[in-house]
Amino acid sequence: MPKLFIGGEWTAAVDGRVRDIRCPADGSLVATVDEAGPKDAAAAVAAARDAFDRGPWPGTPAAERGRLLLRVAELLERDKARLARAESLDTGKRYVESQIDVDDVAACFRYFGQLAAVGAGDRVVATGGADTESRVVHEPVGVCVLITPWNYPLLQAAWKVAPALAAGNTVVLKPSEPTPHTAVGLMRLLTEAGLPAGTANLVLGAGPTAGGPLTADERVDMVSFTGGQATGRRVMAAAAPTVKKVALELGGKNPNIVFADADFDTAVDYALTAVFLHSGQVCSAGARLLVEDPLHDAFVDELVARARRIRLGGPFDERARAGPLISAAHREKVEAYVAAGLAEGAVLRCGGSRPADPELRAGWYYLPTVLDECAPGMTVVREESFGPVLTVERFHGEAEAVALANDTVYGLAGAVWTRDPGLAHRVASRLRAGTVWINDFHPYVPQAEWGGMKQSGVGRELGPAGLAEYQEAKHIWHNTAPSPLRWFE
Ligand code: TXE
Repeated sequence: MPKLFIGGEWTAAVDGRVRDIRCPADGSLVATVDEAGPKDAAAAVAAARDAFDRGPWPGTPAAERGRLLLRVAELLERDKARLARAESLDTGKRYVESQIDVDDVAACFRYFGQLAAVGAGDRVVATGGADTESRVVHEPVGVCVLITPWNYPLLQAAWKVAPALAAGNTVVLKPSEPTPHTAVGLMRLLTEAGLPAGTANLVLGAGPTAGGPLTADERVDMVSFTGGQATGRRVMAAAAPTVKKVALELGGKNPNIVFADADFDTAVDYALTAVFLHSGQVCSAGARLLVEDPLHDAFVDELVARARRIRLGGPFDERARAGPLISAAHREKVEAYVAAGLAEGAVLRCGGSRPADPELRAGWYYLPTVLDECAPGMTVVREESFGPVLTVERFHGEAEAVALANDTVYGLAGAVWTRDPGLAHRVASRLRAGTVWINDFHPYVPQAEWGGMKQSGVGRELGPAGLAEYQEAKHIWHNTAPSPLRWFE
């Protein structure tokens, strides 16, 4: 069945190209899908433009738009098992994690459904005169191109699609090329919920040939992108000539700071999930562990002992706790980062290779890796490996912890572990990051904004600001008793 969705029709790529999707856990063929090129991208933009300029969605009352999103949340819950399975086959992610993702996706649609119904903060402005009325209303931005990555395919799509539709925009979604299936599923559910044709369009295809034309197209009003920093820069540059609105989430190199008074067992436990969850393929992964000097040796010894016990396996292996990397090429990139770390003086404490287990040979697995005695200048400390690789640095006291934590071009997330609430809050307020956890790691809720400072991105997703990204404020001034001004007489 054709897999591009343009103007309410399922269609194949104009030039007939297709792509094989393979499961990262064993390299098996999941499906062959249509592969869009520039002509398909242009057709999707035309459909979204037409639906915005002439279709019903932008003018649909916000409360009604909200109701449709609430219906989508119900459909997501109905189809949870099917969607989670598709997500796991595309990503290699554990099935249980994919199920949690679908729950989070439903919660995201529900949140923006409710927020749309509450209204967009339109307000009457005092003019000081009896014969004038002034109000500020919020309107959709227009045609939004939404480009998403492969680590949380459905979740990242939901963070963009739900607020964009809540605000009355029309969209073209371009998921990452290796993980298209849950985006296809989402289009089906949006249609089933009653979204008008052309309001949401789906383009599957490669970044340069499908994504590039979408970001440059002058009929597009906004691009929201989540992915790597280098591609984010390209997206921003491609959007510049037509001065599109741009929202970017470009990952992080997130510090996890452990002070000597932290609860030892809990902090070790969370340090593991901070970095090894989903094999480190998480934009907020706690990939830089900073441990206060007196605690360092005992903490790293225990962490390494537990990291060695992490069982790798495919999505449906119930004993597995972490899965493969997304592709052979990505694993090679992770291996290069570990090699660079060792060449620059890091000490390998565990991992650092592919697993020996013959059962895992066909997949793109890499062992949980801990590099100790790291220093701020090392490549593996500075750049996002996006794999199961933890770098450990040692610090002495609060000032050095904050300085090391902030010594990065990124600013997405970070955590601080201590029993001292004053210390926790001082450090939290000084971290230059969009999210800070105190004695925790990873939790988020759709009600709270998500996004990065510095080169981690531009703008915010989720929360009220996540809706505002997809709105334009308009001031309407009404002179109710116009009479000549006679300024020039
Ligand atoms: O991402 P890309 P890749 C980081 C992580 C990873 C690195 C590269 O460090 O190792 O990025 O991963 C589309 N115009 N993150 O290569 O290229 C592409 O098709 C328009 C962090 O997979 O950023 C896909 O849909 N679009 C991240 C999306 O951009 C283009 C999550 C992301 O791909 C394009 C994933 C172009 N010229 C990777 N080129 C996070 N922030 O969580 C590519 N794309």
